[in-house]
Amino acid sequence: MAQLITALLVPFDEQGKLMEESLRQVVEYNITENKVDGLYVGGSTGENFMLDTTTKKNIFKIVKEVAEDRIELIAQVGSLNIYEAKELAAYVVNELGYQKISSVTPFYYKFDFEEIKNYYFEIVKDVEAELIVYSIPALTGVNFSEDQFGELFENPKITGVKYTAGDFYLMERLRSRFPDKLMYSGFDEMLLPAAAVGIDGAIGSTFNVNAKRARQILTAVEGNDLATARKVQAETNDLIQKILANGLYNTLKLMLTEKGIDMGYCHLPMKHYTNEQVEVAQELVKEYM
Ligand code: NGF
Repeated sequence: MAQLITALLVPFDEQGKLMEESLRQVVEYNITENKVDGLYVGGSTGENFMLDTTTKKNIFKIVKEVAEDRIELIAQVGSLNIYEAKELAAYVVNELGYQKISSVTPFYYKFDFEEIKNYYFEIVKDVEAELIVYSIPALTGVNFSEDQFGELFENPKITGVKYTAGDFYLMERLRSRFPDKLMYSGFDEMLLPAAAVGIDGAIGSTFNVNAKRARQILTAVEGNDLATARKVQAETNDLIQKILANGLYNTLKLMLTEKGIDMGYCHLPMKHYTNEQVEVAQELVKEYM
């Protein structure tokens, strides 16, 4: 069965400070209520790229303290500052015991493929852990070809990809050519087609509030029950469409707040929510959770 892995939301107060107790609660909620197989910590959903190194380390530490070894943890350590990425990798692996790390492709500057390959090989060089390449071309502008994925996968420590893209032809080519590498899908609204290609897992932000339907989709596809998979994906996409229209991370946080976990605010420069957003989130909880 493909793994269901929540891309973890991180609660911040109005001043942008980490809300530690709420973080503990949202980790526990994902384990005991959502019953997910793992957490992806420090990704886009965790608003990671706006945080300082100390806060990133604190988040990795708290998540591990709460989750212990009950579920799989993947630490996203990627950073435009490669030395920070290496420091975070060493910290999570050597001091906290994470077994998998992940790293976004370096962004902003137009790095060529050799530079990106060096970045990944450098990050894994000194740590005993598997690394999952985080490919999200819509946000980074970095598109790998099939052969370029192949070059990255030649490093035995690079064991898979978190594929957040809608190119299912490339996804299928990678799946067929690298059957021993892990393929995690990243777009929750395309979970059904990704599951049909044959993923090892799905990593998504909306699993914080919609894990049960996501699990039903994976189970239905694996049981060749396409009618159920389509029905549940359609319900899921009705929800995701409304979440996106209301502001993705604000709405996910507000929905969990409505469920009793105070998730605070998004980190500036992301907007703080409005009263209208709160009302929509409350309605979504009533209708879908
Ligand atoms: O939030 C984004 C940005 N993508 C996530 C997920 O791929 C990111 C996806 O779940 C992630 O895993 C992480 O790094 O935190 C979407 O939020 C969802 O499909 C709604 O579009 O694109």
